[in-house]
Parts: sequence; structure tokens; C-alpha cells
Amino acid sequence: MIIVKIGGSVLSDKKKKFHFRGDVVKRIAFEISRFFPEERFIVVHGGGSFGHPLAKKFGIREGLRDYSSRHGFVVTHLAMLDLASRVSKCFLENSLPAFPISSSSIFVTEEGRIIEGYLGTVEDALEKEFIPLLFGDVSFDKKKGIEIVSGDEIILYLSKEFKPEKVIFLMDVDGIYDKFPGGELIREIKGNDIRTLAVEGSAGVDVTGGIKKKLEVAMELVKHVEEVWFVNGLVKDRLSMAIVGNGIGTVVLP
Ligand code: IP8
Repeated sequence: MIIVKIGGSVLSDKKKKFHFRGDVVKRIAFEISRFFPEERFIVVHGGGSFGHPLAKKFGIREGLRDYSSRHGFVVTHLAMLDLASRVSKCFLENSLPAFPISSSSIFVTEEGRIIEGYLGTVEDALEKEFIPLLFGDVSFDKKKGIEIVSGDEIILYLSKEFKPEKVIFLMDVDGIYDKFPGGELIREIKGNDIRTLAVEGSAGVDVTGGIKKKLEVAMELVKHVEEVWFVNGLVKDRLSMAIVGNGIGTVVLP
């Protein structure tokens, strides 16, 4: 099994509200169609310019406070459903049955970390040769009432449960740099060496931590996964190359 994260910065220009790169997502789906169904996939996508600006506007991460936060919770979820439906249609156009599953319906968080998950629907979808399509979403949270559950947190949870051979993060740059901007691309790094890197931020609005959070997740992921790839999802064939194992990007190894 391979888990692919389509980063929000690949799906959309995070600086433009409700921006969607349909052509890019169709091409990503096409690349996956070369390997499916012989290889099983779970696809997770980020919030991009659909989820993050709304989560920020309504202060979702500040927890449940008043009617406005409830309103914002619904509006943010609806925007993510809209995005997931667009992604799913791009997959269908490539004859891939990507079935959207709302993360808010199957995960419960505590301060944004998943503490309970119902994976029966994901398992059923996999068993029946669908591609489960999950996405960063709002969540009901044990401590704060409401929160955001990021796609990266979802990938961590799924990887602990399903132990995929690979997790591939699609981003809008070629991989992880030792310094950004201006540094060198790191081709290979061990999970434990990640803490030596000084990487900051992400472009546009990102309420769930950007590249720094991704690296923390990668450190944790290599305890359950053999290879974690970071490749450029905007460049044709980078995903395919990572799938076959000779990718251009950064591979994090245990
Ligand atoms: O882009 C965040 O998911 P991420 C989802 O994977 C929302 O961190 C709703 C902002």
C-alpha cells in the first residue's frame, strides 16, 4: 500500500481563495492510474486555499466558543467537502474510484491529535478496490470542543494502522532543503537526523504548521513506514518515480 498526500500548495495557490489546480490533480490521478489496482492507494489531501483561510477567519483552532465558531466549523467543513468532491472528480476522469471519506466523521481529536478513529469504512473501501480519499478537516475535539485535523495527522494515524510500504508527500518544491530559500536539496536523510535541520514556515496561510510539522510527522512515520518521500507534485512524473523508488526529491529512511 502507498499513501499519497496531495499537499494544499499543490492543489491550489494558497495565496488565492478557493483556487483549484484541476489540471495538476488530473495529472496526479493519471500517474496513480498507471499503478492501480495492482498497488493499493490511500489518498489524503490538504486544505489549501479552501480550508486554511476559513479555519483562520473563524478561529477554529481556538476551540468551541460561540455561535460564530459553530457556523465557521460548518462552513470550513463544507469548503473541504467541495474540495474533496473536485479532487474525486479528477480521479474519476482517469477511471480511478476515489471515494471521499470525511475525516470529521471518523476521527476524534484531542488538541488536534487523533485519539480515536473508526477505520471500518476505509478498510471496506480498500477491500472493494476503491481508493479511499481522506482530507484535512474540522474535528470534534475532546479538550477544545472543535479543532482542525490536518492531513498529516491523518496520515500518521493511517500509517500506524495500515503500515504502508511508502508515504509520498506531494509539495510545490522539489523536496526538503537544508536551508530555504537558497539551500541544497537533501536527497536522503534518516529520521533521527531531521532534528538537526533548521527549516521554517510555508507560503500562504497555513493553520496546521507547514513544512516544520511535516518533518516532525516524517520522523514519526519512519517508525512504521520503510520510505517517506517528499517530491514536487507540480512536476510531471515525480510521483511515478517515487512510486517505483527512484524519485527526484527527498527520501526519509528509518
Ligand atoms: O492542509 C488542514 O489540512 P492540512 C485542513 O493537511 C483545514 O493541514 C480544514 C484547514
